[in-house]
Amino acid sequence: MKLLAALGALALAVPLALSAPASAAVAAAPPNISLANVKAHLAQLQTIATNNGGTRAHGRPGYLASANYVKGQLDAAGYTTTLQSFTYNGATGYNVIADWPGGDPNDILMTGSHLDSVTAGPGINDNGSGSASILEVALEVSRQAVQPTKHLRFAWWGAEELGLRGSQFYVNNLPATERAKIKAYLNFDMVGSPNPGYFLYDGDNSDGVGSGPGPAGSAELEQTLAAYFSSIGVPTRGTDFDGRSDYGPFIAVGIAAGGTFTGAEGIKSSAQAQLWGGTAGQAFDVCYHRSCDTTANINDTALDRNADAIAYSVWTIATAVPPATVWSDTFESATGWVTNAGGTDTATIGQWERGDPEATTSSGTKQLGTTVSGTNDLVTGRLAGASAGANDLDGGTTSIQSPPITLPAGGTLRLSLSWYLAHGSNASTADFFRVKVVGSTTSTVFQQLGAASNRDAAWSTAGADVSAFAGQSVRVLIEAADASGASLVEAGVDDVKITRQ
Ligand code: PHI
Ligand code: ZN
Repeated sequence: MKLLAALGALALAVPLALSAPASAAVAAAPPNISLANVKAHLAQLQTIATNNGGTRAHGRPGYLASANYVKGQLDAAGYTTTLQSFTYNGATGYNVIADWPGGDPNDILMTGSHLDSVTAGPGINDNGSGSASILEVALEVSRQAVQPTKHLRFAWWGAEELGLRGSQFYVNNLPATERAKIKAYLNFDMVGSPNPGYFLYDGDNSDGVGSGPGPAGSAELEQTLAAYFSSIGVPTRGTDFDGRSDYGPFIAVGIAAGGTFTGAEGIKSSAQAQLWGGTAGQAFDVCYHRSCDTTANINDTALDRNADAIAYSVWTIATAVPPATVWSDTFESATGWVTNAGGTDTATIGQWERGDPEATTSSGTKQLGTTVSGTNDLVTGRLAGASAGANDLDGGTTSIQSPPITLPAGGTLRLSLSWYLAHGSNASTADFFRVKVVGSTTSTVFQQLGAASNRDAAWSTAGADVSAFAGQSVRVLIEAADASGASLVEAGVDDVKITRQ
């Protein structure tokens, strides 16, 4: 009904600007990973160690047995697997690489954990925990027959404990073209520490500690993991990209990375014990690199939460669907925008209009003669006139309101637009450019205030989450004002768009 009403408001000759798909595809819901299944993999790794001299270290039979266990599970689940061998320290090491068929081959999400232990022990927390967690996530991908938009690749690295040898070998031997296809790498090394912390690799370097930020995209990976922990009410802290795990070779070649960590030999502070519980003054993992790193050296809650965080990230990142356009306007033709719809505008000249803008300059560009797309935009006083001050905005506020837009009921809705505000040094903070959404309530989603300084016209983009208006018929209301005292003020808008994720 609302859509028909909205269409009725449009002249039939104009291109169809309104299209709200009845059901836009959204990301598949992330699963809850079975803690029992993760622990069953850990029990298998423990048995392998026990049967092979108590270790799963590089060059020892317990390592190859671990690799064969993981590979066997993945083969049975329909993965395309490779046992990649390399030589280090006179011994053969192995990486298990598993590709889930399908997804965009040029957009790969890779998830990895090192599978080797130190020689001293069975390495159940370090790093059976990461290995078992990503294995169970990979098996769940298979059980659910996930058809991700991205291609999924999982890796279990050899000889990490000897200096990231397996992951370094993999990255070194990847042709540049193949390397460029890996858009993100998630690393999980020690995710079930007995006295756990909840650390996320500090991809955005918000902590300002140690190494700088990770490659572009790392901040978003950190945010995705953070969103999961926030959803279960568990606070997280950053941990520096210090290069001590297998993300190192990936970030070194510019691949975005992220991951979680529950702590190793570091001591839990009293502040951390207050945040997460556990024992202050004791290591996160007292059995780090020791023979006691057995199945008894696991905190089930930490392991469970991290396995679920991995699944959340893999599902969220790899099954994300490109946003669908709900509505857009490039201003090339009339679609029913109305100036001064509220009847309260006070501007005396330079009101909003749609058209082919003429450039003006006064101490730099004040009105852009170029648009973001096509030849037309929305602009305050389209014509240049004899001087920049001839057709600029004067006398108060001008507003222009879109036709009604029917927003779909679900999903994440995002409004984006290209805009500029330009003013002379005679402007003030009373002047503004403002974007509102008017539905059952009105909300200002973007604003730029003026200032008593020169500001040149230049296209920027702005965006806002307008999901709060889902299911409503809304209008976009754009305002600009030369409000207190006459000054040179100009504004422009192009390519207004609402997308649904
Ligand atoms: N992750 C192990 C081994 C290691 C140490 C790997 C240093 C790389 C580097 I550089 C550890 O931190 O002890
Ligand atoms: Zn480790």
